[in-house]
Amino acid sequence: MKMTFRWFGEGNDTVPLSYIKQIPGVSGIVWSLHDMPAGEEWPMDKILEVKRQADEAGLNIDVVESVNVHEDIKLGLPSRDLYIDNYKKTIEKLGSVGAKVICYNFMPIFDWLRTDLHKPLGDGSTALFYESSRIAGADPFKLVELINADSSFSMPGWEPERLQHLTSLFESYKGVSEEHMWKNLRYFLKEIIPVAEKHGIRMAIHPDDPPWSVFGLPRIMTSQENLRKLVKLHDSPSNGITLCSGSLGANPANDIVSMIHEFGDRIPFAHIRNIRVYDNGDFIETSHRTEDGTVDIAGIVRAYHEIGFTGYARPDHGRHIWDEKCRPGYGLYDRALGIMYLWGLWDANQLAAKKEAVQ
Ligand code: DNO
Repeated sequence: MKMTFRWFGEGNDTVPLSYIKQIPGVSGIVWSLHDMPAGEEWPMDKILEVKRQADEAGLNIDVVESVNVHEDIKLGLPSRDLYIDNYKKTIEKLGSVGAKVICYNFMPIFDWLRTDLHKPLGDGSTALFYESSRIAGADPFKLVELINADSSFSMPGWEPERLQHLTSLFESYKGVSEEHMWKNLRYFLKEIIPVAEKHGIRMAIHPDDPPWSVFGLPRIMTSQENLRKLVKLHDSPSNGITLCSGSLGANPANDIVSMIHEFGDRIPFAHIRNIRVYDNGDFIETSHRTEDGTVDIAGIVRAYHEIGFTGYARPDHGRHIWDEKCRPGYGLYDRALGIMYLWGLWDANQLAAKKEAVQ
């Protein structure tokens, strides 16, 4: 397992690279050009600038999260070919600077969705929260306002420029079914996977977060069955999964351990985090520790160890603790604690396996 840490870029993150370097066992940053609109070809000078900064800090840039997919591709519009061409050129450039994994998602309009960015957890810390009753029948425009008002940072996937065309986007998705989304994803993969293969890149789709339809929009990356369909859609090691335990874990029917065993080498990138799911379907992001939430983090790490996971992992979101002022979910402290918990579990599994081997 190679440990990484998401970093939003110079001037766009409260955590300096030098601090990331001090977290035990972190070898690289998970990065993106966050100011690039979806669909545009990434400029080489900007890519090289991030590489220079990471090199200087002694960190690699192996994992890119995300190269966002233009809505026209998800909608299957004729204009998609232009955006797919740009996507291919970006893959090629990223491959040329040594990137190994590109995380992306295929969620219509919205990326991840929460109703509260600073919900108190009762111990003085706060965390991201999803309240079902505030989504059911809610006005998505109000939610966008609320999310953007609650944070001085633009949330990944909620950048104002992406959402300014909300009305027309909702219009475009009228009549688009899950079936259409699968067809459009297949088309996209058929085009980009050969390019990824050629440039040593593994594409890793992120599950829909939460893993169900919101605001009546079709969402397809939601379950083990659908991930099975995804890997079969284009049979190549470059067509992989970002297995996000927190996103999939919001539906207690999702068995993440079983997914790790089934999809094993098709998982180049693991997001490992806990959440607590309540009986009414609400969920809150807790510490990474198994008993703080409802996702079996210890079982998940054991499963990764059992399959001999050599891919990349990151602790994903954290709570806001010790009065840290940071991007919602992306502070230093709780994610660093998360990493140490994950390493603790990993090393314990390592030790147990060694002991078993000598017996
Ligand atoms: C949220 C993230 C997502 C993720 C994208 C990947 O914190 O997990 O925004 O980066 O869905 O494309």
